[in-house]
This record gives sequence, structure tokens and C-alpha cells, in this order.
Amino acid sequence: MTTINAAVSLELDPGDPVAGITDEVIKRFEQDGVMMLRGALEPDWLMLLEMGFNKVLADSGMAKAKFYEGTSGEFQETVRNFDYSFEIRRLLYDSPIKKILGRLMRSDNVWYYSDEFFIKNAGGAERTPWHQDTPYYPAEGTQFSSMWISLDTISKEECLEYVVGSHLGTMYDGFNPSKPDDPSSGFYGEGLPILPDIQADRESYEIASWDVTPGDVIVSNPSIIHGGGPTMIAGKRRALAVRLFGDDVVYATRPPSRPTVPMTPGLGIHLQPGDPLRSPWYPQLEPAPTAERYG
Ligand SMILES: O=C(O)CCC(=O)C(=O)O
Repeated sequence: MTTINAAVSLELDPGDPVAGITDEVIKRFEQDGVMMLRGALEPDWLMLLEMGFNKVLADSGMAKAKFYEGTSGEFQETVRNFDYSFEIRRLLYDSPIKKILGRLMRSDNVWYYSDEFFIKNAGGAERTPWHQDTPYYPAEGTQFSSMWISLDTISKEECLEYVVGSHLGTMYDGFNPSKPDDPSSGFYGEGLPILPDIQADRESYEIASWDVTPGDVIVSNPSIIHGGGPTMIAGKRRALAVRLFGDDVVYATRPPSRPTVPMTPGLGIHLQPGDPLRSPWYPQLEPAPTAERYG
């Protein structure tokens, strides 16, 4: 893999975070596929996120996927919290998140794809396996982006890690959720190549990660290879990953052996490959519908 310069860490004004995203910054984001935006979110948005997190975690009706289930390294994930939590909906409609990602994607229109909590609640949770996100999605296009927001102060080692520039390369199979520590076992097990064992050969890759203080966010292209980090015995890492898309994203099919994530039954009946990804599964955030606006 070609080595390019270390990924960028940019300081933003939380009062107007979009102003700091210049054309140069966007070009760099397109090249690297990842960037740290320090101070992007004001404390109010973190409070809203924490309220949403507490509600989702306490809701026994909200499905939680468990990785490394039953081991000391277990951690949890919940997807599409938007549907269950008023707080997460308000975060996505009212905070600067959609404008930051819209600007980085060069798209005035922004739609919600999904959001996911990754919950590493102390006690030495395992690494999140290396993977890309787009192989799980029934969608393709360049205007796709994620924001990873941690509610906790974490070290570089506990942070999510990214292989800089890898969003421009091959799309690999995802990981098998029931065998997260086996890089040779795919999600679909067909149709896509198996991801190389990045963890066993870290020196061959340009890997970016950062110390994180709440309010800092990491933006990325969901095709980038990313994974990690485990939490320290005393540490905890509660993070929300938000995935949004813009105008050029279209419906695409994936190998049929498993449903895509999050599950969207009926989508493939209504849409043909290549159709713009427009569906009630993916509400438009920007411009916001009238019912979602202040004033
Ligand atoms: O927070 C994590 O450990 C995993 C996050 C992730 O894989 C993602 O945001 O796509």
C-alpha cells in the first residue's frame, strides 16, 4: 500500500464548525478518507447524545448485538437508534453534524443512512475487528460519510483506527460477527475478497488514530478500512457512529447469503441497482422537512 502523509487533525470553532471546512480540507478528506475534527460539537449536543445513549441502553426492546459474547472482552452494538430515540433524531436534525458531513461530501442534500452505538463499558473490551462499512450496505456512491463521536475521553490506543487512503482501494468482505477474531472468515463468505490480516501486519499500513476529548469527532469515508481499539481495564468508550449520504448514492446489491445492515426489507423490491437511494428507510435531514425545523 502506498504511504501518504499522516491524516489531518483540524481544530474547529464549535460555534461555527462548518466555517473551518475549506476546499483544501475537503480535498484532503477525499484523499485520506479520514480526519479528526477537534472541538466540533458543543456540550449541548453531547448531553443530547448521552440522553439518547442512556435511553437506548435501558430499553430492553432495543436489539443489542454482542461481540465476543460471554467473554471478558464482550462489547455491544445497537443500530438505527434514530427510530427509537427522540434524542438521536434531534441530534441529527438540529446539531451541525449534517452540515459538517454535507460540506465534506460536497452535497447540499443530506440523507440519514444509519447510526450505531458501540458500547465498550469498561473491563478490557476487545478490539473491533478491521473492516469496511460499505460492503454491508445496499448502496454505492462517493457522497457517503461517517462521523464517530465518543462520549468518553480516550487514548489513541483505545480510539478507532483507520488505514489512511484505503477507501480508494478494493472493497473486501466484512467480518463474521460470530467469529470476530478470525480475519479469514467473511460476512457473506462469497462474492468479495477476504480482507488481509491487518492486525498481524500493522507495520505495512499507514494507520491513523487520535487521543479523543468529548466534542472531538472523527469523520471518515465508510469504505475506509478501520477497526479497534480495545479498552483498558479501567476505561470505557461509548461511541456513536453516524452515517449520512448525499446526492450521488444509489441502490446496489450485495452477495445474497446475508441481508445487508441495517436490514431494510422491501428496499430491493422498490429499487433497482443504480436507482437513487430514496426510500422511507432513509429520511432526508438537509434540507430538513418543515415538521423537523425550529421557527
Ligand atoms: O467504535 C467502534 O469500535 C467501531 C466503530 C465502527 O466500526 C464504525 O464506526 O464503523
